[in-house]
Amino acid sequence: MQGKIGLEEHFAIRETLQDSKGFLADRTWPELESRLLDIQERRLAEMDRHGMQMMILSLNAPAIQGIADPRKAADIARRANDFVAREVAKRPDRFQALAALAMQDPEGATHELVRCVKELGFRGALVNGFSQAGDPNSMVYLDDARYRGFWAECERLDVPFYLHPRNPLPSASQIYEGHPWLLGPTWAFGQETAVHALRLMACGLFDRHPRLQVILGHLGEGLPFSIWRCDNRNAWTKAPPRYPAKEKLGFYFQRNFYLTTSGNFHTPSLVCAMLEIGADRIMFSTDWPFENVDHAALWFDSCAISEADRQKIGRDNALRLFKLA
Ligand code: GRE
Ligand code: ZN
Repeated sequence: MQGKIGLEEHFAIRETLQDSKGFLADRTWPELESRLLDIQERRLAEMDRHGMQMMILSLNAPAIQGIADPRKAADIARRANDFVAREVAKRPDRFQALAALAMQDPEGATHELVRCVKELGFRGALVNGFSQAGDPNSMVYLDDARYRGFWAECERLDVPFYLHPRNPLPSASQIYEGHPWLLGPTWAFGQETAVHALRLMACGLFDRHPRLQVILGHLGEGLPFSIWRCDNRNAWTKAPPRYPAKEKLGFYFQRNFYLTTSGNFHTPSLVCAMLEIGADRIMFSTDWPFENVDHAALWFDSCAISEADRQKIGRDNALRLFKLA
């Protein structure tokens, strides 16, 4: 398929580059490093070769969310946003951007989101899970009351918010002890992000902001498969309210979430997501540079779905959600 748009497509700046080290074999680091730092050359060639018209770019992980000093976090977020704005300006037909935000300072993050959207033309934000704020051992999740103003602004701006994975801190990783292979994209990323998304659904956020749209990668971090069971268990629990939100989790999942195919190029998982959330709320992505564009595109272009759905998922849903038309 020609004209595909991808929206979990990462880059790094020098200050955040090292955060992407250690997930893959050391011998692959030179390749990954050069992929992360490149925007206009290798990346564009990959896109041309595999029918991707556009990448909506975002900073690597955990990057800003892992910088406990709020001022330093805000400074590096701003640098990353200014850098990617300059790169987008060279080829706005091929690149757009999502803002990196220092959620350690909710008000500062809100101002930076407004600046990125209104002054730099960004299409939304991408945040890597919980933030270490002040204390490096802290984990502030986005359902925290301190983010009420931020979410209100996000809805007012009418831009989507990508909730991207990060690893749990060592203090919260007891279950993985002795099994470090489970950390990162293999398992822990998805577990961490799925729970975070459930916290957002259950906290009442989407009752306050019914138009807010949150994007999850990796075909929903397992939630399309699991969310019916969460609701079904809750339904016959005796003592409501089970959580502050008014509706079932599945109600918010279908109304306030979009999913991408990033790093999950498996047709049964795509079909499960289509049955649960619908083809109107799924969007193609690769997860470059951690995944290959050819792996994503060769799978997606030939997977057994209707051509109408391929068009929606490959391109049209992103055009609509990000107002790219
Ligand atoms: C990511 O998507 O951010 C990612 C990493 C590290 C390894 C794999 C991966 O940050 O997909
Ligand atoms: Zn990613």
